Amino acid sequence: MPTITAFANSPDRGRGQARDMRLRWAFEEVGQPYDVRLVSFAEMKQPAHLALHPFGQIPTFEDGDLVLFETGAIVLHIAEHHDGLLPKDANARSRAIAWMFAALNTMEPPLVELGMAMLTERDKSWYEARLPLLTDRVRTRLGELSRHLGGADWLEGAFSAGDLLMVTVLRRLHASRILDDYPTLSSYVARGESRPAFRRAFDAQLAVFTAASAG
Ligand code: GTB
Repeated sequence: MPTITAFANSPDRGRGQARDMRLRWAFEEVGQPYDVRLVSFAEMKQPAHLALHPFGQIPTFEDGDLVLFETGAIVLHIAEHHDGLLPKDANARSRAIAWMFAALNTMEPPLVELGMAMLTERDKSWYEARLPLLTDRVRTRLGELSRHLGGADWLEGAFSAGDLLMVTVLRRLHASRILDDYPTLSSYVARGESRPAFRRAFDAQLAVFTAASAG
């Protein structure tokens, strides 16, 4: 059974923001059971974990003698070894993989930049001037994605690993309410979140926090 690592104490209190959520959701979509090893922030920087993840982060993936890091690579690995996350048709499959890259390379960076600024730069002299720039970059991408999605349920025909990653990326905006201005994308995220596999993954991540607080 594959084993992933996750935060023993996630700063979001298990609300599905830490990136192990992507792997949990992918496993649930394809019906692959998995084990989770919880690690503290200190453990993530120790040699044992650095041997799995050169940047000392979560999540990691271990299966037999294969060790992987980077959620995009791991979700792709899961999707390639199981049915359900990538189309069978070769061209459609390539387009779905392009959406995986788009989620991580085109959408996620401006969202992370904005989130990090709001979290760590509020007391800086440049914050008030920089915030509109960062927000504009996020809104540009949201507008483009919303236009592309239009009335479709998913990015590439049926639900795919591209949607899985895109929804987890867009969920980063929950706290900011920006998505309220993009009803097409709010509905898209809600559609992803209402999938039974998402619910199971979310509940499993939340259970880690609940158990840690009880103990
Ligand atoms: N590109 C890598 C991937 O996709 O796998 C990024 C991995 C990554 O950023 N891991 C984060 C981490 O280990 C956890 S997910 N950080 C600790 C460190 O770098 O020392 C990022 C994250 C964490 C917590 C919240 N939250 O609580 O809201 C949201 C996102």
